[in-house]
Amino acid sequence: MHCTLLGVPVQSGSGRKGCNMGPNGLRAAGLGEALAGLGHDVVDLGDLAPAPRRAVSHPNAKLKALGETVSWLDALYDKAFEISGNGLPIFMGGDHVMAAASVAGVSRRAKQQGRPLFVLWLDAHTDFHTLESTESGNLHGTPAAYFTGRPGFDGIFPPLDAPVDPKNVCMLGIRSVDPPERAALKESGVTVHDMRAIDESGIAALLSSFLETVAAEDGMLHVSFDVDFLDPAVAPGVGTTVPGGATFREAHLVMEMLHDSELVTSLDLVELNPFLDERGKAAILLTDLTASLFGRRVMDRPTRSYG
Ligand code: 5AB
Ligand code: MN
Ligand code: MN
Ligand code: MN
Repeated sequence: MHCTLLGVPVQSGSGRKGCNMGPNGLRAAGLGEALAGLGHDVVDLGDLAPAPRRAVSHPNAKLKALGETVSWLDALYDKAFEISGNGLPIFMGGDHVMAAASVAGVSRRAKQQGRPLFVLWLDAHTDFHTLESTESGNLHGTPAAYFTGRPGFDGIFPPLDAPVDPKNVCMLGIRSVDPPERAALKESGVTVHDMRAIDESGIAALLSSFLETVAAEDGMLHVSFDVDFLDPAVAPGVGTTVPGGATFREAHLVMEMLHDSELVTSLDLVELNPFLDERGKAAILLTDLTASLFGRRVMDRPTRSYG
């Protein structure tokens, strides 16, 4: 597999500092070497730079850093389309707002190839706010609303050539949803598996049924991995911790199943905040999880000392 690593050190969507060190945190944890060690051909393109600022405005006065954030999305939208034409892109965040552009870019690619794009959203949150409905004003709470074509982003976020059909989006690990997101999700057709569903059904059954649909429709599959999908006890290096998240093994199992499915065509690794991490714990786990997605088996896993 040809893997292209791209750092996207945006932090303006998260309302706090430190996510801009995410790409280097993953590099320090050995992400490139881990993938190369599994036999993949890995190229690290370094870090993206934001596009020149456009004049953008919105009546919601709560919105934070709109202009700065949009300049990152403008740059990433084009870059994501470009690099998705050659191998499997891994977008290293950066906060989750970048998924607005990574998903929109790969969706444009899928449309060009005449295939439907599916999105697996691994997150504590649904990130389904519009620019209107966000209460915090933090734009990392909006990408899933944007790329599924919810209204109100026109002329502000990059023009969306190929909205993702909400029926093709599966969210897993959810445990923090704001009332306007809940209302919009009900109408949307997005599949939302919260932590209770994972407890009751097991994560494997929920994921298998989604993967069967992707395979049946010959879809491309983008995986968007927010560090807060994981329980904060195993992944402290993230700004928006929510208790009761996916365990170490649940997360590895998801990645192992994704590997075996051979369906994944692009990946986001987002919200890692090395400033908040504990001796690289979250960075290392995210690297090991990515290695599972790229074929590392339990029995081949290098021994690590945790804690
Ligand atoms: B993340 C919250 N819904 O809108 C908001 O980490 C949290 O990318 C958003 O999933 C979390 O601020 C965004 C309360
Ligand atoms: Mn998120
Ligand atoms: Mn989240
Ligand atoms: Mn977060």
